[in-house]
Amino acid sequence: MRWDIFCKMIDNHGDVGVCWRLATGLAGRGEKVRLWIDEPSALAWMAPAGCPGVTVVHWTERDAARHDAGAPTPDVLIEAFGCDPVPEVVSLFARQHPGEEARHRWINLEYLSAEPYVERLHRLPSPVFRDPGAGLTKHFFYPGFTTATGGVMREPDLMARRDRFDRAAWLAAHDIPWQGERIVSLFCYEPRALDNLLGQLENAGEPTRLLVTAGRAAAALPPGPARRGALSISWLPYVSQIDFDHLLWACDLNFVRGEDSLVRALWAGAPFVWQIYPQDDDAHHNKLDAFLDWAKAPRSLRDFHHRWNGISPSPLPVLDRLTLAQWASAAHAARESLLAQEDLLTRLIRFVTQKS
Ligand code: TRH
Repeated sequence: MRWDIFCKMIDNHGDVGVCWRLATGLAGRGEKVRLWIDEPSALAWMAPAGCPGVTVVHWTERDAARHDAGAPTPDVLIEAFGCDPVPEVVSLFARQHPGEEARHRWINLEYLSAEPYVERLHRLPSPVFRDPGAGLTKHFFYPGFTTATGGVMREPDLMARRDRFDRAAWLAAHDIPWQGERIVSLFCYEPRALDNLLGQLENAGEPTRLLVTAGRAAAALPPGPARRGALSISWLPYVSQIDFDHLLWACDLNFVRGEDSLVRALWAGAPFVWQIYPQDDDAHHNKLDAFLDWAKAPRSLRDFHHRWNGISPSPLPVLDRLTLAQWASAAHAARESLLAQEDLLTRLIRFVTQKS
């Protein structure tokens, strides 16, 4: 089938990251994909090698949507996070498939959440009243953590690749000096508790190497030497999405944020802390708690998340071995529960190809 995926970058890297993963995942299953994107610059580091089967189209390349210019008709339209697709593609889609919506789906791919409404809204139809898609029906597709949702993305060979991963070789290839100390990744916005974390690691009884990702996390770090007491810091350049997984696999504890890196931290299987994307009305508090409930987070992990996300003012719980061992058990159990379920693309393809 031909899939046209539409992505608008709001901010950060999540919109592009999720859509690129979706596009490459579909291409890996033999599907033909065009990824429409209004701000593709992040792909230069996220996916420098591109991907066979995926064509990236800039949102302004309207010729790529014109039938008379030889544009292919999509079988499936995916609008990521409610962005309105290019109208020319919608008309192409509408003209080509009148009355065949059951097989030629228009999907609104939503944000990932563990909140209960996701199970209610997943797969619901949404009639289109405005031209050029008037008369068609979109369907909501909600990623989630249960079998009654759209699930999360997982490449078929992901766990095998993770098992084969050689941490020491990866660290050496990235010129990261390592003498067996605990390794922690940092991918975050500007958490107020960052100073608290750095102070804790600096004064900890065991050494830690902090791998700071490029962008907002690096900018949030207060200036200072790379060696601060028990804490050593390495600053990373932007790495490809494939290498971002390797980073998470190399670490004993991962700080992640947004949406896509949370899922990747779950697959990495090490303990992790999530900085949720903040919303103006604090709606993210409920979303965070729903996730912590689903993940059966032990008390210290829950408290750490509340402090890291600015919900509680109390100091961060101490990252000692016992605490991290508890977090590791929770992370393993969460991963097992996801591994027992079908991945998002399997569910999406079935939804798109089923007749009713
Ligand atoms: O960048 P984010 O904070 O994105 C957010 C969320 O998606 C949020 O839900 C959304 O509303 C907002 O954007 C607009 O975090 P996220 O989702 O983890 O996306 C980051 C992507 O960047 C992920 O695919 C991993 C990738 N990445 C790399 O590939 N290499 C890197 O070096 C880094 C730092 C990130």
